[in-house]
Amino acid sequence: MREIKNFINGEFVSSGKLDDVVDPTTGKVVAQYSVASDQDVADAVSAADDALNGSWGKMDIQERVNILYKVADGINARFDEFLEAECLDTGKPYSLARHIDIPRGAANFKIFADTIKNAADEAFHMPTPDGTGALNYTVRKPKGVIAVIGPWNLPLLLMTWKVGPALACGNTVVVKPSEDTNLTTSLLGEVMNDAGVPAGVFNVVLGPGAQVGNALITNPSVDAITFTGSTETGHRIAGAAAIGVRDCSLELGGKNPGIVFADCDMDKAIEGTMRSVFANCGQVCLGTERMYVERSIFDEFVQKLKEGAEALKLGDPKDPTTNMGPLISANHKEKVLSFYKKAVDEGATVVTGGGIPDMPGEMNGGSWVQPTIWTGLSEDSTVVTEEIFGPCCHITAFDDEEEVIRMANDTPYGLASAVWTDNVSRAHRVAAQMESGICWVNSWFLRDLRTPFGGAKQSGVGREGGHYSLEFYTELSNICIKL
Ligand code: NAD
Ligand code: 6OD
Repeated sequence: MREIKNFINGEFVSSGKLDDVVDPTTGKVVAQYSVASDQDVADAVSAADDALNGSWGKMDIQERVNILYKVADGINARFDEFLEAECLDTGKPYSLARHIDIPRGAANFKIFADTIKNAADEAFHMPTPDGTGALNYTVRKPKGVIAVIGPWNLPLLLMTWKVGPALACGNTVVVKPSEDTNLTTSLLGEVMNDAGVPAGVFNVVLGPGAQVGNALITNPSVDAITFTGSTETGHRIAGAAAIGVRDCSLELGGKNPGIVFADCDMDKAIEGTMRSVFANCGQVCLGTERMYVERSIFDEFVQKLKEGAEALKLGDPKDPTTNMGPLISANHKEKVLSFYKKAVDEGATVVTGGGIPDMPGEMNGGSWVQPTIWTGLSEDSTVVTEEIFGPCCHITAFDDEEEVIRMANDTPYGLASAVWTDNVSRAHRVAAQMESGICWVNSWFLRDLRTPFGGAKQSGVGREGGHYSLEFYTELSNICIKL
């Protein structure tokens, strides 16, 4: 059986200890991966440290930019391989990964190469008592060895979103993808070698968070940690980063609200809400799990969303007509189903779904759940307060703007929100009051990569994207020259 290996110092390395790669579409083992030992993690960090002090950190920016362009081109040249690997690992439809995950995975290298190339330094002239003055200017230096820890929902996209800027800024990285999705990160090692990225600049260690992830974040030669995943793991990462006073960037969980006013364009609101609830089988950190709909259009909205959910085609990721794949794993399926049960126990009206779909043939063994909509729960019920990360939402009716803003913000999370209205004044007024890192008006998942991305409250710490990424991935020094 095929073995997915760690990538350390430019070479694929097997630890001798294997774990299964499972296709969530069927539940079948399709490959095995090599679980990194503590020594592998130490070797990867040490290779990254050596590479930092070798050619990469000192390379001329234009040369580094050229290499990162080659990495992007390398992903595009092997587009179908990345597509197949990502869809096998996650079960997501090819149609989705073809338009989002793989092109964005490649683009992240070009965009951040351009960002660092075009970044300007600040300069300040200051007066001095002797009248000659002084010149202050800033210089950006690589921060060092960066640990990149990723989740399983958009593995290539979210990993390159961090590796792209980290490398562009001259850092070296050790990446630990989620143990559920190793394929594209490991494949990227081949592209790095082909593009001429020096050995040790990009390293990959595979395995469970509690062992391999923990060995990585506690290694004292790691200079900063960038993490995307759950708030619970984020707490641990922040704790580990505190030892050694290391910087960390945390992109964490959410319980995102969507607000639909009666003055919205109903068709657009339904189309956007369908995507924000069901895309990627609901496993998008920015997705909506709490919908608030103005009472006068509540019944119509619920009916239309129900029709949309029931029209979704669950099926083979390769089939171009498939809209929704399975959840990532049997474990996650059990978690989501426990919320489906809890909703009923707490008195929800199940508008649609709530169970396991009948899937044909070998797909019957996969991690499938039905797209699900509930109404009728109180704001303090479990499925309205806790992140589920599945294809489901609860819909609550509201009567006025002030009430819905209060309900939408009544959460410890603050990642994203969406507002549907054709009233321009209301759009600005409500969006400005949303306690979230991003608020969409009449859209969802529209992303300009130069904008700040991150969460408020327990959805994260720090911002990445465009020049905000440079703030995290570089150490700024001020040079003051007496004239
Ligand atoms: P997770 O926190 O379980 O795992 C994320 C990563 O952390 C994995 O690689 C895992 O192996 C690793 N990890 C786990 N325990 C660790 C430890 N003790 N030390 C070091 N590493 C450890 O999250 P997940 O289940 O992979 O992803 C789903 C979660 O991620 C959801 O909560 C979702 O909202 C969140 N997410 C957030 C964003 C964002 O941008 N804010 C994006 C995607 C996903
Ligand atoms: O688009 C992005 O850059 C981004 N960070 C998306 C996050 C999606 C979360 O699941």
